Amino acid sequence: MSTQFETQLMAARVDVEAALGAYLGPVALGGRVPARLRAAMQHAVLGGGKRFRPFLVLESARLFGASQRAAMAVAAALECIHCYSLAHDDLPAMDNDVLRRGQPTVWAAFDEWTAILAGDSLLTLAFEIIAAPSADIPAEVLGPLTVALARAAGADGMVGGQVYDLAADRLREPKSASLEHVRQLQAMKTGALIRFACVAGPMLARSSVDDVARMQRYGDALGFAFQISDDLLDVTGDVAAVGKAVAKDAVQGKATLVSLHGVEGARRVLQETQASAVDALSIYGERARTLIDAVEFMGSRQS
Ligand code: GRG
Repeated sequence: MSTQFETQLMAARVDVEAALGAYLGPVALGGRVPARLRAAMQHAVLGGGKRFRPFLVLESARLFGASQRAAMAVAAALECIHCYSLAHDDLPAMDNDVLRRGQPTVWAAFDEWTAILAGDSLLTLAFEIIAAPSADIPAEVLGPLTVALARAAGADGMVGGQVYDLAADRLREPKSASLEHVRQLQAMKTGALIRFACVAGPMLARSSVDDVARMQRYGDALGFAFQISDDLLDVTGDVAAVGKAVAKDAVQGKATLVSLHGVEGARRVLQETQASAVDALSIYGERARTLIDAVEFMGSRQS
């Protein structure tokens, strides 16, 4: 049986998928886009997924009274970036996975060059989506928001985190398995997009710097909780429910909270992190109920 939170997540997912379907349709993409490229982009984006990051954008926008039209554009753009990162992460040169969201990964369904170029196109599409007049993002917000998104996705964020993650293995660097290292890597690789999703709402609503700082604190803790729950799923989840390969971290010798502290230790850190995420929202009371429930979901999610 679904919790109320899962029902809300599902409802947002329907709206987000409708928006993504439109952005990836032949009319919006442009008539000259090669059919193969369009099909690969659609495969990367439209084939499932929780849409958790878009959900956070929509909910953070709701909390601060931002336009839902602008928030939907940001939500769709962020999901395009997330899906590009998954398509590239699954490539043989990176994680070499053939299953994602219960389906063949983009390179397995098409081939490597198509998956690389579909990912590239999704990254640029994201910025086209937010800069388009139809996104309705106030002019004075568009610049700072674009910088924040680019930074979260780039070398100081997700891409940099991915490099830290791969470098130890590929460059045969000594594994630095301190908690500090794992936290920094994860804050960049997974946390940066989640943090962006949480600050997008107050940024779109032109809320105070205090609101942005509180949502940053919430986003950082939520992102860390998300990653710990992902590491726990790698150990305790099953392929059918998770929709991707599991039990890979230990085989690859990845430093995670689980490898550092064991399953019980990781669960303890998860609970502490959840508490600090909820604490960041305390000033908003019940108005932040959905975002509080999102924190609790980190302890129960199966995919
Ligand atoms: C290739 C530049 C580049 C970056 C890759 C996102 C990422 C960085 C790697 C994915 C590997 C991974 C398992 C990361 C852990 C957390 C994570 C991002 C899980 C997937 O996100 P979900 O659970 O997936 O939100 P869905 O399918 O629901 O969208």
